[in-house]
Amino acid sequence: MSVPTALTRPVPDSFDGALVRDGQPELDVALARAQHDDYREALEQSGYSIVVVPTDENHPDCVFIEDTAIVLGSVAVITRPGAPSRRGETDPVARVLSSQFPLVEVREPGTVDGGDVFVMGDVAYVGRSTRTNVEGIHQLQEVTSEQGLELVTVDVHNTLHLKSAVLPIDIETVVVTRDAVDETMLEGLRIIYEADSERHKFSALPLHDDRVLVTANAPATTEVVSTLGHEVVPIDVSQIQAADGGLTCMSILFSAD
Ligand code: CIR
Repeated sequence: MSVPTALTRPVPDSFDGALVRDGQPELDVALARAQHDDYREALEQSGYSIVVVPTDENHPDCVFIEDTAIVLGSVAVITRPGAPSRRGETDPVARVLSSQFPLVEVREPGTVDGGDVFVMGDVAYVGRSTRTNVEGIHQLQEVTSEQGLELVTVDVHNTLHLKSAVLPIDIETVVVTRDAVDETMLEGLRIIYEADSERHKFSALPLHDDRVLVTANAPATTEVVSTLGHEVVPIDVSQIQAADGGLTCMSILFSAD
C-alpha cells in the first residue's frame, strides 16, 4: 500500500543567516520554527507520514528541502543547487530518498533548484532562473524523456524560482504573478492571477486529499482559489517568506511503498 510521505527538515538555529535577495531582514528563528511546526501539522492532518531529515547548522537554508531533490516519475533527481552555499544540503536528502527511488544526480556545470520544477499531468515545467541553468535543464530533459514526460522551459524574470511566481493548484490550474515569467510557455493551463495587492505573497501546496495549503497573507487570491471548489488551509509562514520561501519549499511529497 502506498503511503503519502513528506520529507521535511527542521529550521536550524542558524536560519537568521539564510540567503535573501533584497536586503537582509531580521529573521525570527523561534517564530520560523513555530510556523514550520504548523506546516508539518497541516501535512499530518492530511495523512502524510513525516520523515524528518536532520537539520544542519552549517546550512541556514536547509529547511528549504524542496530545492535539493525532485521526484520525477519513478526516479529522484538529486539537484546541484544554484547557490554554492547550498550545495552541501543534498547528501542527507539523497540518503533518505535512496531507499525509495533510483537516484540521478545533476552534474557540474549544471545547476537546478527544486523550486524551479513542477509537474502537471505529463508535462514537467522547469524555470530557467538565476538558480537553474541551461546545462541543468538539459540534464533534466534526459530524465523527463526517459520518464515519458514532456519538458517545457519557462524563463523566470525578477524573482527567485518558477514556483515563486507560478503555483500549481490542481491538475489544470496555476496561480501566476503577473510579469514574472514567460507566460506564453504556460499555454493550455488555466491561469488565475495573483491579486496585485498581494504580489509574491500568495503561495500554495496542493495535497493528496485535495486540500490546498495557502499563505495566510494573501486572502484575496485565496478567495478566488476557493471558488474553484478547493478546501483551502491558510498558514502563516511570514518568516519563511522573509527568507524568500513559500509553501512548496519546506517539503518533498511522494507516495512511499
Ligand atoms: C534561498 O535563497 O535559496 C532560500 N533563502 C530560499 C529558498 C526557497 N526555496 C523555494 O522556494 N523552493
